Amino acid sequence: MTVSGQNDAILSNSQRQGKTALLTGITGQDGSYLTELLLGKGYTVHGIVRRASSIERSRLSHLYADSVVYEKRLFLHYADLEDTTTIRRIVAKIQPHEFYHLAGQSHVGLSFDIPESTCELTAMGTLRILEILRDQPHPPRFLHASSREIFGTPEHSPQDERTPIHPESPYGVAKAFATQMVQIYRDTHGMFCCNTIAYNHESPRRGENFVTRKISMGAARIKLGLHKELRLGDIEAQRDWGDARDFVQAMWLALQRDEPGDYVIASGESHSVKEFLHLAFSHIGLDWKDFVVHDARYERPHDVAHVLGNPDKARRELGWQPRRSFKNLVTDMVNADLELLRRQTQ
Ligand code: NDP
Ligand code: GDR
Repeated sequence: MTVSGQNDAILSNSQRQGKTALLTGITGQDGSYLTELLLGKGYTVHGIVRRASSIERSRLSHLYADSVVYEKRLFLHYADLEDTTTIRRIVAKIQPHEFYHLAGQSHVGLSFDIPESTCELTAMGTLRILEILRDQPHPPRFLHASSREIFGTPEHSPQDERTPIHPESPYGVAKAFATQMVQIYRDTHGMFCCNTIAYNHESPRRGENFVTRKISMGAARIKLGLHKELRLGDIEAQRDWGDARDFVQAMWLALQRDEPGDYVIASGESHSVKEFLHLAFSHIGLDWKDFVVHDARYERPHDVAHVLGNPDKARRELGWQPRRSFKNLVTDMVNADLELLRRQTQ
């Protein structure tokens, strides 16, 4: 795999054909699905990736292997979110029609341990991009991946776009700053900027340190005799879990409207971690109570107990509708992890 290897001839050819999108966070769960969605719609996709010691980017490996796509309609560029000059250069060169900003430190629990870098990346990183875009002769349409964490523990349920912003984690504070900056650039600079205020969304590509993937992977490992137990924190917590493949559709739809806006993206259903455990383990003929061990290390200094989103505005204005059910999501994740482990252990 090569990065930033595209030459100007390829670049200008791609620019002449259809729409061009630039993504941060392209190697993440959402970035990889959004890339597939955009490629499917005929876009040329450029992604910003940070330099790492390994070039393993498993969520995109099937696209690197596709000679019709990689370095023809999909290009990667090295830059950390702190590399303002490099990002400015990439934007000026590509002149994307749409900019999807998904990168950030996305773990809420971890943000209590590393609040400075979380805010630096998620809050200031977003502001720096907005400043870069403001200077462009034709600023692209901009999508910020905001989060329900900006609401903290809300007084009302379900929450919608009018719910007061009251974050309770360093991650939530950083996302609140970024969300409000997006609104300011929209209102005062007239830029086409949108926030998708997303509730939890999961998939077989979810990072393994989030509870759903930890459970699906843990259940699969136990089923195959690789592990004997699964250690978790608070399993009474409730979340509004949707499917990432549905959620990236909403991101794209938000940028296709005539007017920019903010949208709560949620399944509209709430389930406990316990319910997730029950569905995951019973799917493979096991009882979770025989394997799950409480571990205080996975509890947080503060955790929001119950969340529920109201996606009515997204339904009404974007025509967005989540297609995959909670049960299907859980079984899909467990099946995918069983298959992955079987391949790895063969
Ligand atoms: P992931 O954690 O899977 O992906 C995060 C992405 O950000 C990765 O591509 C990562 O790169 C990149 N990144 C992290 N730090 C930097 C940096 N310093 N410079 C450049 N890139 C960086 O997150 P998701 O795909 O799940 O979520 C996408 C966005 O949506 C995030 O901002 C998240 O906070 C937000 N969100 C997610 C929700 C969810 O339930 N999934 C709900 C609400 C909001 P690398 O691969 O190198 O680590
Ligand atoms: P969340 O998701 O914090 O809601 O943030 P996460 O999957 O990390 O936690 C969900 C709930 O499960 C409880 N929990 C555990 N969580 C983890 N990670 N590991 C455990 O072992 C464990 N045991 C119990 C947590 O306490 C919590 O109540 C996600 C992220 O994707 C954010 O980026 C996004 O903004 C929000 O969703 C909306």
